[in-house]
Amino acid sequence: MPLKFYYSPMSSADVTRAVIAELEHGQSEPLAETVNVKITEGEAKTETFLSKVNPNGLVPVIVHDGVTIWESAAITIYLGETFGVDRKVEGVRTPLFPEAGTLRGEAMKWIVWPNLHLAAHTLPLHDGQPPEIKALESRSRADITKSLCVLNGALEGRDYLLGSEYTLADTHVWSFVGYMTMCKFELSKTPNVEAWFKRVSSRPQLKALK
Ligand SMILES: N[C@@H](CCC(=O)N[C@@H](CS)C(=O)NCC(=O)O)C(=O)O
Repeated sequence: MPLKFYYSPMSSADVTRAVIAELEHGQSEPLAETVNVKITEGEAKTETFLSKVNPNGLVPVIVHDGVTIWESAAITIYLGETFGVDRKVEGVRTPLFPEAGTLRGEAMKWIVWPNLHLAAHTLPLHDGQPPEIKALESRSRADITKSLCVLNGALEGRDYLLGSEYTLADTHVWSFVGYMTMCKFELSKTPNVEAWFKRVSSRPQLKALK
């Protein structure tokens, strides 16, 4: 298998899991060997993990050709460029990532966006935070709501983020928006996001992940 994938369920690594599922769909061989990391038991903070896998003590991580790549946005872009452009299903070209050029620039923009504008604001939403962090919750909710409105505007008149074709930019943003729904954000207030989220969620390869 070309890749090793360090994964923990219900974590930021779910986005990479979804991206790999999309790339593997319709292929005869799996793309990745998954290594389960029990983050709740501190396995991402052991000396071996920090020195050999990710010095930040976080998942997701992939290893390809002996090179370690962390940060989910970088991983999605890398996997898209490497495996998503010339992809074929039953001999028919079925790309999931644009060729180099402006459309790829747009894909990268959307892949970086949720890490900075959605995930970065979720810390105060987590249960069990100390009061000084929890106090920031309403500001975080307002920031995320504003960002969901940005996404809603971008999806006006289009089925997917880059236009009529589904790409890994959709997979990446979809995973983060799914997490927002778990944090009790109601997509009905952003109808384009709601329709797009349903469209993407209905893909069999993503449904199978639940
Ligand atoms: N910016 C990173 C965030 C990754 C991250 O926060 N991972 C968390 C799970 S959501 C983790 O691995 N935590 C390990 C731990 O808590 O020990 C990315 O997008 O890859």
